[in-house]
Parts: sequence; C-alpha cells; structure tokens
Amino acid sequence: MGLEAWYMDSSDEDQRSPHRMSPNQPVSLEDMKKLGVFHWKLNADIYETDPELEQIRKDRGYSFMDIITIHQDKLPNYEEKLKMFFEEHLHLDDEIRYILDGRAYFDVRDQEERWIRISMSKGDLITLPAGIYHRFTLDQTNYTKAMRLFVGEPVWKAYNRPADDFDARQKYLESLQS
Ligand code: KMT
Ligand code: NI
Repeated sequence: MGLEAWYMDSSDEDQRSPHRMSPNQPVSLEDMKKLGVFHWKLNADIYETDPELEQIRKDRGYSFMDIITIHQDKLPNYEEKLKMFFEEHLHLDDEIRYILDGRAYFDVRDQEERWIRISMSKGDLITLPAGIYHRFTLDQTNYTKAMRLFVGEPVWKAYNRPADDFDARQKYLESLQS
C-alpha cells in the first residue's frame, strides 16, 4: 500500500486539518520520486529487529538513529518546536523519518512551488532530499512517534526560507532538471 499525498488548498486555517482541494487532487508516488522524495512501507511493530529496516540502513548508510515522541506531555517545548517544524525550511542533508506510531503530515513544495501534503502513518518511512523546501505538522490526533535517521553525526539545523544560496539548494534545483 502506498501512502497518500495531495495538493493543498490555500486556506490559512488550522494547520492540522487535511487541507485537501475539492475535488481532491492526488499526488502519486511517481510524482514524488521526481521531486526526490522516496517512501518505504515497513512493519513498525518490529522496528527493533526488522531486517528490512536493517537493510535500508545498511544500503543507504543511515548509521544514526533516535526516536522522537511528539506529544504535549512528552516533548519539551512542544508548542515552540511545532511552530518551528511548520516554518518552511530546508536542510543541507536528507531528512529521513520513520513513523513508528500515530500520524503526521510532511508538506513539500513541488517544481511549481505548490504545496503537496504527504500523509504519514505507522510504518511509513520517507526521505526528503537535501535542499527541498518543506515543513512538518501533527494532524488532528496530535501525536506521533518517529525514528530520525541520519548518515553519520546528525545535523538538525533548519534554514528557513529564503535559503536559496546554499549549494544544497542549487544542487537540488539542478536535480529537478534531469
Ligand atoms: C523537520 O526538520 O522538519 C523535522 O524534524 C520534523 C519533525 S521530526 C518527526
Ligand atoms: Ni525539516
């Protein structure tokens, strides 16, 4: 089963609501691949011993991992962090997230700067390429637990838009051409 993604409407209301267009404008996994966004569906019930996850980590060099629980009572500075996550930003490295429980939205910009909302739930692993503008929010269930993966020592630094002068951004834009 694939994950679901769609173009967002332009309303500024509650970031946690789905913001679908009417009629819905779905975005396929193929379209997302063209943006450099990749997805795996895994069995999150066995994440601690999952050979499939092990293989992905080995193949792609994801040596680092930690687990973040995003919930009012679990995450220090919850409100502030959620606000930061929802600011449009980029990173100089890939962002790799694996949803172990709950659900969340990752929004990414397409080639024409339109927002695509990616609905992530338990078992979805996603990679966002370095240099892509994106943001993150919980949905109306207000809870997710996610594994963060990284190649080597993690760098969580986010650069809010505009961040167009970074090599990672220019390289990403070049990668869209091919
Ligand atoms: C980011 O940089 O967008 C995030 O780390 C999102 C929150 S992690 C589930
Ligand atoms: Ni990010």
